[in-house]
Amino acid sequence: MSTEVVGLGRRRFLNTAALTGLTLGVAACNDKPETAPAASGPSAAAPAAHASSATHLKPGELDTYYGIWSGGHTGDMRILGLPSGREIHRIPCFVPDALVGWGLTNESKAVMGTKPDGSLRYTVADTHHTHASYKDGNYDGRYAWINDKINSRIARVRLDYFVCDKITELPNVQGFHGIFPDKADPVDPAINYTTRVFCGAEFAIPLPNNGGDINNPEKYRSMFTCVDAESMEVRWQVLIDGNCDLTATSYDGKLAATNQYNIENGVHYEDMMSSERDACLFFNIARIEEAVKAGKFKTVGTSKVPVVDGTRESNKDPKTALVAYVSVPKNPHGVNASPDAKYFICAGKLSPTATVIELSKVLDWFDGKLPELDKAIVAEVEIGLGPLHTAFDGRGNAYTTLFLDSQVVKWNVDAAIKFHAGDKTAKYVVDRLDVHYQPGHINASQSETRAADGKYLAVGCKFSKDRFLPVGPLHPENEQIIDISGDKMVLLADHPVRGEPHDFIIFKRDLLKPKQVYDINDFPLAIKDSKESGVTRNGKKVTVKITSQAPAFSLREFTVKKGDEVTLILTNLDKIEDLTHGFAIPKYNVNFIVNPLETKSVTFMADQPGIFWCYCTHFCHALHLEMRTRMIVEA
Ligand code: RUQ
Ligand code: CUA
Ligand code: CA
Repeated sequence: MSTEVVGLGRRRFLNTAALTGLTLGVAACNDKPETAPAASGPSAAAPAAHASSATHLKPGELDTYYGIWSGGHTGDMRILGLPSGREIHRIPCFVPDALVGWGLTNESKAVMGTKPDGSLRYTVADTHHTHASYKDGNYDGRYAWINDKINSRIARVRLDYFVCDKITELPNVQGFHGIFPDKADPVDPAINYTTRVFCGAEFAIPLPNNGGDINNPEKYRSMFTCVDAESMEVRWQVLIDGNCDLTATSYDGKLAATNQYNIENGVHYEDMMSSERDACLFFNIARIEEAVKAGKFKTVGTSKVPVVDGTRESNKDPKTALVAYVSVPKNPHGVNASPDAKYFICAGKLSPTATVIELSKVLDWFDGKLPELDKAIVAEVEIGLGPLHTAFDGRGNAYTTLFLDSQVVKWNVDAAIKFHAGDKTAKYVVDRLDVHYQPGHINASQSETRAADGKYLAVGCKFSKDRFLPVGPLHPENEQIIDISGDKMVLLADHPVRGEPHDFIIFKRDLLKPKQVYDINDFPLAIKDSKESGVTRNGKKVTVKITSQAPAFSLREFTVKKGDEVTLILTNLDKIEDLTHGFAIPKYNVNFIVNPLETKSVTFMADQPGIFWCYCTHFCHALHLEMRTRMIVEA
């Protein structure tokens, strides 16, 4: 805190800050007079004068943070700029996208997966959680991953081009929900970056799920899955008791965890809530991989993936256990790793508590040095109703969403530990802020890295009710941005978002260096010279090669015959930034775009004779409307 602000009223200081163009970072003012006592009512959240200057960027100004957002049951990934909250990009992965031609081009279909007849295997998805690859405890800008809960798929997005390049369907599971990359190798310290991604499966199913055991719910099982970050192949799975929900990983690579709300293995709603305590499962990654190496696994059904035994019965001896079941209160939800690398925090959901688990103690248990596993719980404190997810500011504070209270509670982790240890004077709740309404996900700038910077907090509010102009029965969600640089949280902005984002991450913009023009050599089908354009025939199979260079396609027209199977390959030879072309074929349901130096292809049956004006759909030039070619289909 800068000394000259002491003694100024908070409002006056904030005004001063805005006038002098100070950034939010210096608003860490703790002028006591207007600060409500800790743990009292919610912050008034009057929009501070500096608020608009932070979230409203002037024309031409750029955001200072990237946000990667999941799109929920629209099945996409979204890129936002923060603090403005502007949506900059949507990245199709699991479901078709009409702008890009995702799900229509041969290249995207190969990533998405097809049935034997060439049609897409899936056209729906439900993305919840997205996380990016790490190096040295911070994002390294290589990849982001996102889950599809409906079809249990994991997609990888290359962060150099912001495109999805691989999708893997997980075997033996349903309801793949939590996802988290590791941050280091558990054994080799030289590997201080992400090489695995962990996936938690929420729904238990019969194994194998091929029609047997339908009426034996007690045989239904869930698994925790490890996917290789590079190859995207499934490395191994762990059979567990109960289910998996959200997932977290330790900074040293030794532990991964999943929260579990269905310790009961209930099939019906009521059964899943009968136990007073559920669990947070800790996976000993090094031991699991040793077991796989030693051949101590089985496989299930047609899947070749090694499955190790992580059930309670087989993991009682700490010295050999692969999995540790720490008990946490009733039906927990999020589990989040603190940026100091010491704790995982489980949010209570049905319990009004947060549970702080100390990782070194969990490791002690695995080493036989902690007789009682639950002694790894160093705090279990009341924070409010319906805790779901937790973010961090890097200054020892946690921010947890309270779904039922419609609040964010800011609480101090060390104070909570002291309180739990018996110091009833320890005031761990620092602040509360009303949000609008029913918040689920929450994340702060750099929160899930060692570089948590405590500047901005975004809150995904599941209901927006009265916050925006009414647009009929379907309301947008309300993503709120909060300044957390000071003692009190300050609500900065509301943003309507199309349903329904779940999780997101926010990180400094200089961690990414996206490329804006492709390398033509990345595309095996690239047409490097417009002179290679033309039509070649092989029986009924016809290949049309065409290039684009504003404002014209290389072919003014091309001719095929009714009954041909046509593969059209288009390379955009324009190499300047922002010069994208589109290619649409009327009546043939074809439309896709090609970015600078990108190549794409489509395959279709020429089943309708006639003249079809293929045109550029992406505005590229003053003569964009003239940018056409004529497809002649002879009868
Ligand atoms: S879960 S609201 Cu799918 Cu993200 Cu917690
Ligand atoms: Cu090319 Cu519009
Ligand atoms: Ca339960």
